[in-house]
Parts: sequence; C-alpha cells; structure tokens
Amino acid sequence: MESAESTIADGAKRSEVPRKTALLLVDIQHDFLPPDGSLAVPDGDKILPLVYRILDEAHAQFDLIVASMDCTYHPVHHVSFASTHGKEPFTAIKVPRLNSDEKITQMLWPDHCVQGTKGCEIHPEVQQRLDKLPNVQYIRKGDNVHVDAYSAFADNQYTLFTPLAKLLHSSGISHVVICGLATDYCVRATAIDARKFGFTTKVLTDAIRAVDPAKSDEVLSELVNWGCILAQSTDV
Ligand code: VGL
Ligand code: ZN
Repeated sequence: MESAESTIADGAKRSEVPRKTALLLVDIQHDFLPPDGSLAVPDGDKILPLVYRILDEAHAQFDLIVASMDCTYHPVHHVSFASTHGKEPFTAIKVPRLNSDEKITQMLWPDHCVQGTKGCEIHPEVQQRLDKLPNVQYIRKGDNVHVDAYSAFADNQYTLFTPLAKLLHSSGISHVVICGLATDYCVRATAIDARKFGFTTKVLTDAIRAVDPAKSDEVLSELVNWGCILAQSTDV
C-alpha cells in the first residue's frame, strides 16, 4: 500500500502509480495438511503459525488477500485421482489433451479436496482469520473433471482461466506475495503464472512445503529463473 513519490532532477515531485500488493494463500486446505489430510504435504502444517502471523500482524500491508482452493468436482471422478483410473497414487499416466489427440502426462493423486467435503475446507484457524478481514477473495480451481489445475490462475492446459488475473489487474495490483501448499505443484504453477501475467512475485520460502521435499531447491531455482523473488515470511 505504499504510495511512492520520487524526486526528479529539477527537484519537482513526481507521483508514481501507487504500488498495490496481494497476498496469495495457495490451497491451505484440510486434505493437504498433516496429520490426516488425504494428500498431506510433509510438514505442511509447519507453515500454519507463519500464515497466522501474517494474517494477524501483517494483513494491513495487503490491498487484497486471495485464498485459492483446489476444489475437485464431485461426484464424477476427477482425472487427477488414481481411483478414477484404478491405479496407485503418486504414479503418472498419459491422458488426452482436451480437444486433441495429443497425450499429456498426468500425476495421479489420492482423492482430495472433493467439493463439499471437509477435505476441501481451508484450515479452520486460517479460515477464522480470513473471516475477520476485509478484501478477502476465494479462487476455486480444479472443477473441470477432465483437466487438472495446479495454478490459481488457470488449468494445467490453459484451457480454463480462473478469475484471478482479472481480479488482480482490475484491483490495480502489481505485486503478489505467495505462500501455501505445495511448493512443487500448486505454489510453483501459481508463481510461474503470476510472472507470466506480469506481476512482481515474491515467494515466502519458509511458508511453503513440497509434496516431494527433495525437489524443493530445484523448484526454487526454477522460480528464480522465472523472475520470482525469494523471501521469508518475516520480511512481510
Ligand atoms: C496440489 C497435487 C494435487 C497442490 C493439488 O495444492 O499443490 N498438489 N493437487
Ligand atoms: Zn489437486
């Protein structure tokens, strides 16, 4: 929410476009959290106190707070569920690209975040805090049964876009700060899309966790190559 003024050579003040920042909380939902989420991200619950602190103490720094939710379609079985294909979770298969003969790789997951179930709900202590704040918006993704959606901006094939890019642009947001789950899937895809849409993008590395922790460093360097800024939750 900083409004910047800079001094130009002749000493006159020139006002700049105010910088507006959104906080993106990625998929902080029951099913991604230990101890009993169906797709619990290792140590995913360790981010919770950091998220509480941001929402309790630093929320005023954000012009908009967006909580994304993986919201897989019920009752038809989602393409990303191992159970849909009679396969084991955490294996990959080839599925057809939408409207195409081309095959693409789809990771298979345990059933998770099915709409209308507890698994889909945002962690209650995060939700309680969001309920008290103004300027909170929710972005639901993954409701196309045929195409998985990691990014909060679009599905994995860029066939369907959520309202997020439009929401941010129409709110005058130029900067986004990202935390949540999981580093190697939904945080990664959301951060890369944020860069593609032109947002200055900060990723809070202590407030994210990976499905495969061995991949974290590689993902973070990939995000740096996309122009993301790595920061700590205490920096906000
Ligand atoms: C996610 C795997 C499947 C995530 C969502 O939120 O990172 N990962 N669906
Ligand atoms: Zn999912």
